[in-house]
Amino acid sequence: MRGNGSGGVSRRRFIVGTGSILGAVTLSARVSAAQAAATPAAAVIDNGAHVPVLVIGTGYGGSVAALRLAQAGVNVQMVEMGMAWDTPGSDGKIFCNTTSPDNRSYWLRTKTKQPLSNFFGIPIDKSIPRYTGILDAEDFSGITVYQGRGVGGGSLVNGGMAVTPKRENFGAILPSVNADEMYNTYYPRANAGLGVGMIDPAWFDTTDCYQYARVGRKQAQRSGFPFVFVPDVYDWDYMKQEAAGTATKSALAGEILYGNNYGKKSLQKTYIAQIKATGKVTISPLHKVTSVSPASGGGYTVLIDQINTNGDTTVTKTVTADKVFFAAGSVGTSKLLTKLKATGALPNLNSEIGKGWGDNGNVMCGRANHIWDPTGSLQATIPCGGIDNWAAGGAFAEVAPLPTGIETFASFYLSITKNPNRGTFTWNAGANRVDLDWQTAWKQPSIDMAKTIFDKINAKEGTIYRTDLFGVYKIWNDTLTYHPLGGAVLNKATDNYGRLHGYSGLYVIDGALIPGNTSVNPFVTITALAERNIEKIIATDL
Ligand code: FAE
Repeated sequence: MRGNGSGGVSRRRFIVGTGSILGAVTLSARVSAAQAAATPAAAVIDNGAHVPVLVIGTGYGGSVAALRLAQAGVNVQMVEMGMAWDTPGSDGKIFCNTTSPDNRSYWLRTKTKQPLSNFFGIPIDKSIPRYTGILDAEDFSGITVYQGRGVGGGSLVNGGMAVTPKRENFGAILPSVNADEMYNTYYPRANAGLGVGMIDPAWFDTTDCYQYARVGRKQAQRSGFPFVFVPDVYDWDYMKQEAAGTATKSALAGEILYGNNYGKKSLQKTYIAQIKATGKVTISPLHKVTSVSPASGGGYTVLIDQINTNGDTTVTKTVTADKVFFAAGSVGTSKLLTKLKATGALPNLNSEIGKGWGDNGNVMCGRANHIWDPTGSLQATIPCGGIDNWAAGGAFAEVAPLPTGIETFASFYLSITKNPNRGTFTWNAGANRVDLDWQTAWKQPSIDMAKTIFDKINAKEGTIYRTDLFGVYKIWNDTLTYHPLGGAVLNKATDNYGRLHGYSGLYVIDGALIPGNTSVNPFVTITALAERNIEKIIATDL
């Protein structure tokens, strides 16, 4: 008998309406997010201010830059379009759960756009009030790019999988960067700063909440694929306490995609906590940078829209900054630079701006297991392992949770693949926006690479793909990415340390520098590259 997901398992037993988690998890340290963020709100930037350094965005790249600059004695202004995420809602929690998304879940949408959109083909998205929520599902032609919005950037919504690429793959990831320096100095520094840790393998072998991953491991190994444990920034001791019933549940309560209230060490608990401790950094949430151009007296004029939680501009501010770091994420930085070059604000940027954008080869799928291979009704939202077929098949598949609270007999995967396709951002003057020329068909190489793993597992196990999770009879989610990379590529749009060509005092220091693929989940590489670049910039430019 077969639990094939579209027939063999009782449909009544599924909870339709659960959030899909697939990709992001959160967790915290021993303090709750509410406690960690309890610092009184600092003053935001004033209209007319003149600051030595302005950092656009508060994700990984921006946080590294701000911390190291502050430690070097520089006053820094961080500008973030999303919310501070430091105040509990009426339910006493800062972040909402994936099973009950509310206004806090999505950035200015009136309906959720869950990566796993269907169960048994039935759409499960629901209406929500429009609000400056935490997860942006930004639509371009052919692809939806998921991004975190708020102080902490992607660290607020992601799965915390903190993976250093295999050294043998590094030359293809960042060809102009010295690998010895990265692996001896900057990857270790990033891992320490982020609080990266590994699941206890003995606990993994026995705990109910990773039964789904043990099924994933068993099936991978039976087909001859290595299963590798993947480090994460979740506090693994806290998760053990969740499982033992001695701590408030977080990863074991479906918290991930819309924030994590306890166990995940987001940037709020690591780099940004350190930033606040320096006393030299001001963070302005709900402030969106719209323009950067040379100021007549030197430095740069930065235009900033202060917005309310409806997304409406309430005040437009003009400030001056001696130096500006673009850390708005691959998409945010690429969009700004593409627009500023095309509209004449920064005409000397070179022709590499907007180019070299990739999706890290992301593609999702589910498999239906036999009834004798249950994946468990309790699933930790934090992925802890993957199937490595990068060298032979170009795919690294994260064994992802499907935390519905019931037995689904499904295995779920987010694959990172060696997809060679790259998109370009261009300015669309008529529509007054930046477009990306990606095509959904460009995901076919990713599907082919992921199939090198899952066709083989299905053949070995006598199982089939789920066809009901992304629509009606649709096996692959080939219309999204969680891992946007590139658009202002290192050593092309910038010099080999992120200094933008054409303008002194303008820098890129986020995922936009990385040309489209990291072979694994990207944030450790983004953080390590930022650590490398800011060290050089502080030594030579300040
Ligand atoms: P990012 O963290 O996106 O920060 C950019 C910040 O700039 C954001 O806070 C924006 O709101 C802000 N911003 C943008 N435009 C403006 C503007 N004009 N003015 C002011 N502020 C602006 O950039 N990666 C992993 O390594 N492991 C995972 O497990 C993982 N899971 C993920 C799951 C999900 C659902 C998602 C969405 C992503 C996941 N990622 C994961 C990707 C990871 O979060 C992402 O690569 C990094 O956050 C990118 O870091 P950046 O510093 O480039």
